[in-house]
Amino acid sequence: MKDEAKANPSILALIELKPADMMEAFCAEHPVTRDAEARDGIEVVLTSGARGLSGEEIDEFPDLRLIAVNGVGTDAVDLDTAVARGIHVTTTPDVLSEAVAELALGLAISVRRRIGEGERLLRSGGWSNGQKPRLGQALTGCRAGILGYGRIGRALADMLRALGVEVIYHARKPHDDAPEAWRPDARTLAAESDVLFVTLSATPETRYIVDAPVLEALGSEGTLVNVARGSVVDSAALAAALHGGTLGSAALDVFEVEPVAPDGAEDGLLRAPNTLFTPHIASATNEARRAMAELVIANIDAYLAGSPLPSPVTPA
Ligand code: 8YV
Repeated sequence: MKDEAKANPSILALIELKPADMMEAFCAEHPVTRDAEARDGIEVVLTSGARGLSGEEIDEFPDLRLIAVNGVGTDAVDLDTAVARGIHVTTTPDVLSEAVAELALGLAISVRRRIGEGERLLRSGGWSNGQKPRLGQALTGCRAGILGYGRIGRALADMLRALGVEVIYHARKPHDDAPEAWRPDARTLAAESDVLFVTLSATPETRYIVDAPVLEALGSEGTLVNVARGSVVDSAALAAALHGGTLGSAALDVFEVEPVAPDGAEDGLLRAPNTLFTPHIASATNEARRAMAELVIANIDAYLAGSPLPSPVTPA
């Protein structure tokens, strides 16, 4: 790349692409700055699904033409402001679906089979002192409800079916090509499910779609698994259901406020029984992150070349 382009960067990286060699190559071949204060001349902002770019932030960039999201969620990007300004927004769909579905499956198995609890019992010396591990619940043979039937929900349905799990789902409308049976709302889905997997997009309409009545419908033997966004679950209601024993168990990869601090806002949830928590790692595999980085860079390259964008989410 010419020195001139390096001196006048047009791409602001708000995140680091992983694996690190992808970021190094991206920076070597593109006019990138990591200076979070850069504004003038910035045409492309590279951000993540969790970080996004707010409307106020978008307004600070007079020359912005592309918000390239390294992820699939756009809830943290102000799409209305982007559309009004004619700014393109791209994401990295498909390439992370299996990684996210795989973590959802792992969380369900782990929390129901008490894998974390068993490990803690062993490491603490409880097992060698005669304490017995508690019985878990099987996943095989269960009925799973999938709330949100997009690419991730479908990848998860394929995996669950292979394990002998019956799958039902809720989406706004039934999908004609779905092998699973549709349910008209989250509560009906929960009432008929042993495990409720949440994989839908976070929007104003889906905020707290998993509320106290949905958790009650899932019941004292039921399990909630959330790999979508924290905002779709009412976490105060979830903590209350777990502490009160009206919900069996929960495994969460996403939270209303991230990152979660041990004694912070989610304290009630963190102290709840029969829970398993991971730090928003559903797409964090070497394979998925490399494929995401390739796709986000392909979108940036297409913008720079004036070519059609591979995975746009807004008409701009
Ligand atoms: C990542 C995500 O946390 O795809 C999303 O929307 O939340 C995750 O894949 C993140 O975007 C990685 O940069």
